[in-house]
Amino acid sequence: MSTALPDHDQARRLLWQMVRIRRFEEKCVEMYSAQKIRGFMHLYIGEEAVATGIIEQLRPEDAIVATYREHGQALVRGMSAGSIMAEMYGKQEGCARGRGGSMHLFDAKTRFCGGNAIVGGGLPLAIGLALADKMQNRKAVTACFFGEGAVAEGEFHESMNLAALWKLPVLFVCENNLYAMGTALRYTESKTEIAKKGDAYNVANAVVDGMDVLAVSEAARKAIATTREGQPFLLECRTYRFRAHSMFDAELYRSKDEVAEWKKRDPITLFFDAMKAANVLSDADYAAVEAEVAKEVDDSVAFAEAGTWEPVEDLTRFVYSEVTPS
Ligand SMILES: Cc1ncc(C[n+]2csc(CCOP(=O)(O)OP(=O)(O)O)c2C)c(N)n1
Repeated sequence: MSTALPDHDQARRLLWQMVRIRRFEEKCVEMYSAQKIRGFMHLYIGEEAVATGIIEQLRPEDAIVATYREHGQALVRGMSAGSIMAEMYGKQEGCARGRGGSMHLFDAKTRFCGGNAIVGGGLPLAIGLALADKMQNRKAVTACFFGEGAVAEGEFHESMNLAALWKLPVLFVCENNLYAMGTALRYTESKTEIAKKGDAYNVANAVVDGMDVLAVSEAARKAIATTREGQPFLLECRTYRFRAHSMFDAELYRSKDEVAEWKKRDPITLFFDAMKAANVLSDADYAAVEAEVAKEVDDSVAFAEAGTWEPVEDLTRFVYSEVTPS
């Protein structure tokens, strides 16, 4: 923990956000095993400090574009746990009426402009959102989350180039968790320092320890200040996912020792221990946060269970938009 200490309320909030992501996803695994949730599901466990540190620095008018590993970003952004859980159940009360599932959370109200199943697919969308904001004189930035695997896609390079050329307020957040599914970064990139790739496009950049929520917050604060001035920024967060890539992954590409080594820097424990040592948070705070989160997660399951299935007559509804653009 290198940066200035937060006050009690702010520290509690950061802890709460990270614990929410962790416990919500643990419940998702349980519901997946019970076959209540089906299809693809990618967990964010281990990476909580990134979404928390960055999104807590955004304003309500800012937009977010994410990947298929987006439960954490959606929760921190303020989407209700119930609407996310119901979405994964495939119920109408879900944020996308149960038609998107885990990889396609969406919420116009909070400008959470989607999880995206296509690696790199969110990057051009972020460019479009930021361009629209700029052309319509809205003072908003777009935060675009993507994994290091997306850096090998053409969309990454095209998006960085256009963002710099058009001076777009995009915060590019690369969540570098070392493995794109089963392929280690060193096998896919000739230059593994991802932040430095910004230099090739005149995009300001920085690297941050993605397990340290305060370091991420501080880096995000500075990076967002640049984007508010109308310049893009590439922030590489070095992080690690503790679970498998998705629900189907034998994890043959990494050793148990490596995972255990990273778990010693669990972002939640790391943060809480430092806050306790500094007398900012206490064990009682931790217990209260856990109790609040447990209730929120249980309520989200009850909400999803009580939800309704789409009637079969609605099968072809929403193939075409029902809204006419004004
Ligand atoms: C264009 C495209 N190619 C391949 C895939 C299959 N795929 C799904 S996830 C993934 C790995 C991506 O890794 P990374 O971007 O590092 O994100 P992480 O899963 O590590 O968060 C791949 C190759 C895909 N969804 N889209």
